[in-house]
This record gives sequence, C-alpha cells and structure tokens, in this order.
Amino acid sequence: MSVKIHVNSPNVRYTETHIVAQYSYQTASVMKEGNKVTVTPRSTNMTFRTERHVPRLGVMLVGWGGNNGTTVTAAVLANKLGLTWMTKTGLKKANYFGSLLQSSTVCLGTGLEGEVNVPFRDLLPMVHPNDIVFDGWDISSLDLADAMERAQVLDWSLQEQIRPHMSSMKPRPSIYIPDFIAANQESRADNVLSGTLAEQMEQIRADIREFSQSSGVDKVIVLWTANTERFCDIVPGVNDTANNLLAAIQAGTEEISPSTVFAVASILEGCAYINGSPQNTFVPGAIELAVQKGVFIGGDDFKSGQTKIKSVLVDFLVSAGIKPTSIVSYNHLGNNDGKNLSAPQQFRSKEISKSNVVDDVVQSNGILYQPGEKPDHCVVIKYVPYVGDSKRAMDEYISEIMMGGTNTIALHNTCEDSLLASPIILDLVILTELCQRIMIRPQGEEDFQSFHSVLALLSFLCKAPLVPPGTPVVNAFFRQRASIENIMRACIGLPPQNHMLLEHKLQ
Ligand code: NAI
Ligand code: DG6
Repeated sequence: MSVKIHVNSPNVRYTETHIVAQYSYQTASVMKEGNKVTVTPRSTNMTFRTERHVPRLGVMLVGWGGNNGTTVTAAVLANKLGLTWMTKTGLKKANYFGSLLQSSTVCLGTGLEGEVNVPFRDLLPMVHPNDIVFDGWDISSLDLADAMERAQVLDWSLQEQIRPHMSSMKPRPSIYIPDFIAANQESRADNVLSGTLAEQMEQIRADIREFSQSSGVDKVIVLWTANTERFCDIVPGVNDTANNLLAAIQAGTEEISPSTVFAVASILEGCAYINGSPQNTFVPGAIELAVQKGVFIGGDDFKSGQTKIKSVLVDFLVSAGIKPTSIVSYNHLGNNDGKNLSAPQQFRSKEISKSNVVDDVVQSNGILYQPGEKPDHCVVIKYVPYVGDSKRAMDEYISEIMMGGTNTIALHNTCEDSLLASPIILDLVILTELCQRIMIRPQGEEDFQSFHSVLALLSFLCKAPLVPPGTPVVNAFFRQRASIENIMRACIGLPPQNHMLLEHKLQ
C-alpha cells in the first residue's frame, strides 16, 4: 500500500505538473595550511523541481536471457500477477525484498505515535516495478521461459506458473565479438548480428526505436547485464573522444567492445544507459558523447553481496577507529557468470571492480593509515558448477586494535546471486528515471540544471561507481544511501536526515 506524503511548508509548492521546493543547501569550505584548518560554513539557496507525471517505462536488457535478465523479468511478472507458490518450507509470495526503493523505509519525523517511517518509493512520484515493460537482446536465442529454466534460480512451481507469460519473449540478436568475453561462451552464441560494426550499431538503434513504438512506453532505459567483458585499451584516436569513437565505429576499428557500442547506440537514441558489469564500457569517448547529448550514464557493476558487505564493514571498522590491515575475499559460484569469469581477462575486470571499494574509506582516516598505505586486499573467484547460482562468499577481515592486538572477522555468505542482483536492476532504472524528472536551479542562475550526465547518485547500487571526472568516489554504504535519501528529501523541501534527535536529548 502506498503512502501519500504532503509537505506542509511555505517552501514547497505542488502544481498540477511539478513539486517545487525552495531549499537551503548547507556545505562548508575548508582551508588547510599545515596544522591549521579554517572552515567556513556556506549556504546556497536552490530550487528543486520534480515533474510529477510518472511515465510508462520500458527497460531493454542486454543479456536478457541470462540469470539476471530472466530472474528480474520473472520476478516482476510474479509480483504483477500476485503469485504465490509452495516450497518445502511453505507458501512463498512474490515480493521485492532487496530493493532499496521498494523494500526499505525512511524516517520522516516524529508524530503522536512516535517515529513515522514510510517506504522509500513514496518520497517522490516514481515508476512502480510492476509497470515496467521489458525487452532486450541476447547472443543466445532461448526464449525467456527456457532461459529461466536454464538459469536454475527460481523454484520450479513458480516457473511453471510464469512460463506461459515468458515463452513468447524472445531476445533480439546481439553484437558478439568473441575476443571480449570468455571463449567458453561460444556455444551459446546462436543469436548474433552480422554486418559491419556500424551496421550492427544501427540495428541496435532501430531495435530501441521499434520497442519504444510497439510497446507504447514513454521512455526507454538500456541496461547491460550481459557477460563481463575484458577491459579494453584506451587508444588515442579510437575511443578517447566522442568524435573519434563515432568514427572508429564507422570504420569498424578493433578494440571497441560490444558494450561500448550498445552505450553509444543508446546515447544516440537519447536513452539512459547503465552498465551492470565491471568492464570499462564508458571509455572517455562514450562519456564525452553522453555529456554532449545530455543523456544519463551510470555504473559500473552491480553491488550485490560480498562487496556490499565490504562497503559496510570497512566503513564500520574505520569509523570506529579500528584499522583493517588484511581483507581476503573468496567466492565460488556455478552459474554462467562464474563460467565466464573463470577466464583470466574477464576475472581481471571483476577483480578490479571488487578491489577498489575500500579506497575512499581508508583514505579518509589519516590517523590509521599513512599516505598511500592500504590494507592487503585479495579477491579470488572460482567456478564450481555444482553450486549453480547459489554463490558462496567467504571473507576474512584482520584489523589492528589497541596496543598491538588483532581483531579477525570471518564471514560466510550463501545466496542466489541473481536474486540479489534483480532488485538492484530495478532500483537502478527507477532511480535513473526519477533523476530525469528532477531539475535544480541554484540561486542567481537563470536556468534549471539537470544532474551531470554521469549519474553518481547510482553509486549505492554499484561496485565501482562511475562519477563525473574529477569528483570524489564514495563507496561507503551509508554515505551513499544518505545521498539518495537527502536529495529526495530536498526535492520535497525537507532538511537532510541529521539523526541529532535533540528533541529527546534536552532537559
Ligand atoms: P549470465 O551469464 O547468466 O547472463 C549473461 C547473458 O549475457 C547470457 O545470457 C549471455 O548469453 C549474454 N551475452 C553475453 N554477451 C552478450 C552480448 N554481447 N550481447 C547480448 N547478450 C550477451 O550472467 P548473470 O549472472 O545474469 O550476470 C550478468 C552480468 O552481471 C555479469 O557480467 C555479472 O558479472 C554481472 N553481475 C552480476 C551480479 C549478480 O549478483 N548476479 C552482481 C554484479 C554483477
Ligand atoms: C563472482 O564474484 C561473480 C560475480 O559476478 C559476483 O557474484 C557479483 O559481481 C557480485 O559480487 P559481490 O561482490 O557484490 O557479491
């Protein structure tokens, strides 16, 4: 059940079309000279304007026939149809657990009955996942029903109920360049485009337009949940600028990955593009193109399990003044993602995105760490077919505590990888769509501005957040969450959540 929030403030206006909030943005500028730090509080008045009309959203998944693609499609159908199914532990009901927007709450303040918490999704008008229309591409031709069965994620009695709704869903042929994914994927590739790279990109653009028209959606977002690719080299004259990248696609130059071609096609169609895998899809030329066209891009790599815990745990340790010195993360899994990652170059992409997640937290504490000092950090991934999608993750965190003591935390986590990733896919597209309807005008400026094309607000959902060049990367989980919550609060003229609770702390 949704909650209707009305903000009672002279700073907030509800028009037919928009919510308009006057907001005072409080920051501080800091000067550091040797040991002396001078802090100057700053306040900037801003107007936040949010369009109230929620469009019909179409989402095109690259890798639609994979574990994530089929699971998210099936989960949305099951929720929409209100399905229940029996398992050996009892009756289960479709839900959106694991989704920040659908299944977590935010505190609005205190009422007569104490704290009032509302669903995150009700803070602003947002797309409901049940209303998303899916389409997409896959190099494998299996229809979505057979692909769901191949994925071995959902309970069989649920699959039986959804199968009739999914068998007519057929992935569109996709761009396949064998060099970018593991050789062990070749046997799947029976649904691939032919022609030059430029022709293939044109086909992807035509697919986006065709889906948009035939489905009747108002807006399309494209999201990569296909196999992890190897990193591509940044080659001057090829992918370093927007013009060079466009020319290189026309010329069919090597070293342009399928995911980059999808990103370019999507940007040229004016559709936001999100990268759920670790590879460097967003080469400088793709980022420049997105900025030029004013289209949102976001990524990289869904932050679903082990890395999510890491972004909480290291933040907790360092914030508590404890010094993590060694972090070792093993995982093994037996799905097709694990098979692809068993190849060294694709593993390397994942290793990079899993490894940088502690950097900002470590760098923030000059008491525990000397400049340049980092904990040892090792990431291991092994392919073990038997465990299927049920990934095992084992972590050991060793930290230095007081007076030369050590503190070792060992974790073991087992769960279906795709059931963690699917709600993240939904949050990514719903948040991106919402951001397309938010405009901000700082005081003194004439025009409203949109967020930067590199949508850093998606960081919470990503292992290796993509941020605008030269801006800070935040990995710490609760800082990322607070950023989303406080920006949404600003849109309805509410101050940031400060947790001071002074009303309960005075005499
Ligand atoms: P999957 O291997 O089951 O699905 C990937 C699909 O992409 C396959 O059906 C494959 O045929 C298809 N594919 C490969 N290249 C393609 C191309 N060029 N165009 C269109 N389709 C293509 O993998 P899964 O488990 O669904 O994961 C998808 C991606 O998400 C992987 O890169 C994985 O590393 C990433 N990821 C997954 C997380 C999870 O928790 N499940 C978390 C973080 C990232
Ligand atoms: C093994 O690490 C396979 C990967 O695709 C991960 O399952 C996925 O990236 C999730 O990683 P994490 O660290 O968020 O659990």
